[in-house]
Amino acid sequence: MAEPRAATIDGKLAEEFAVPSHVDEVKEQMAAFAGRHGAKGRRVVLITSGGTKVPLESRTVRFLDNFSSGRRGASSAEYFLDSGYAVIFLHRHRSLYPYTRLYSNINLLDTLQLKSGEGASSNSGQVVVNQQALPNIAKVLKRYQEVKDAGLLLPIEFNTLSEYLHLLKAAAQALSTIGSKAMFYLAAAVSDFYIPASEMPEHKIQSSNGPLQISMKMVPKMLSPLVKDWAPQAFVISFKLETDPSILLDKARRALDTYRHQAVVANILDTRRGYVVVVTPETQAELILTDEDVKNEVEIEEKIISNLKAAHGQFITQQLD
Ligand code: 9Z3
Repeated sequence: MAEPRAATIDGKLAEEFAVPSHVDEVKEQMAAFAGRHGAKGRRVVLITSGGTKVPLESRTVRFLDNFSSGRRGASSAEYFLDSGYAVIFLHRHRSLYPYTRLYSNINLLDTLQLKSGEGASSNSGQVVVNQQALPNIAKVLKRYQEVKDAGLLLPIEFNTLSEYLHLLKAAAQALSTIGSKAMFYLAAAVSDFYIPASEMPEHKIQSSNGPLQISMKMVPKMLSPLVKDWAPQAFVISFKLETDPSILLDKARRALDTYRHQAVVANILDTRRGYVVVVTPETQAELILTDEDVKNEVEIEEKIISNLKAAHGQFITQQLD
């Protein structure tokens, strides 16, 4: 079956997915960010990160969610920044965030102490940080502040599937002005299924009505209009997640054939931190973390970004020829 064109998807987006009230404002911010960095010759990557929440009721009590922590997106953002990119980080609210992700399992109050001496017994004593409780904090804080001061990271949050879809479209349009210097790195785990607003019960579904059967529709594939219509000159990377390794590469190739974008990063749920395959129409690169890498705290995202940065460079050169 032919892929629906942007016109159909635009219609569907407007009709079936609530438009976030701030979408125009965010689009302007993203366009200004891309314009500012593009004018300096800097590449800009839009990273999507985290899972999506799909409501079952319009006054939402229950929703469907998924496993994604946002770690892939957050750590990738750091390596893109280290590679000279400016980053728009379109992430799920409260999913992992660049730099702070390194401390996400730490209880803040366990890292602080009240300084003994005057005031310690009152509520206004001085608070000091126990640096041992925050590994590499001075180095990480320095890098975070450099990135922030240079205005290289633009964080944008989404929560529901609707917000994600509308903000991704806005981002694609905002980045279209910088042509091939834009990269899309679509690492978010986006739901494939949803309940249209017109079919959603308003109030909490009652368990007194017995077992629940729900029917869900397919979420429109945004990759299709993104590649063909919204940002046709950009370098686009999608991710393919499977749990069955025997179908992974076939599915990645099929995605490339269908959407005609530049690369798919293929990964398996259980091994995603240590093994991915970057698939392009002509090549297939297996990226693996060795024991040595693990010992040296090398992360798989460093290898992914190094691979994609080189491929993006070649892509930009080809477009200029
Ligand atoms: C990925 O495959 C990401 O690598 C992960 C990262 C979500 C697995 P974490 O957030 O995990 O670090 O915990 N993202 C895309 C997953 C996805 O849903 N892809 C769809 C598909 O495979 C559409 S592109 O069909």
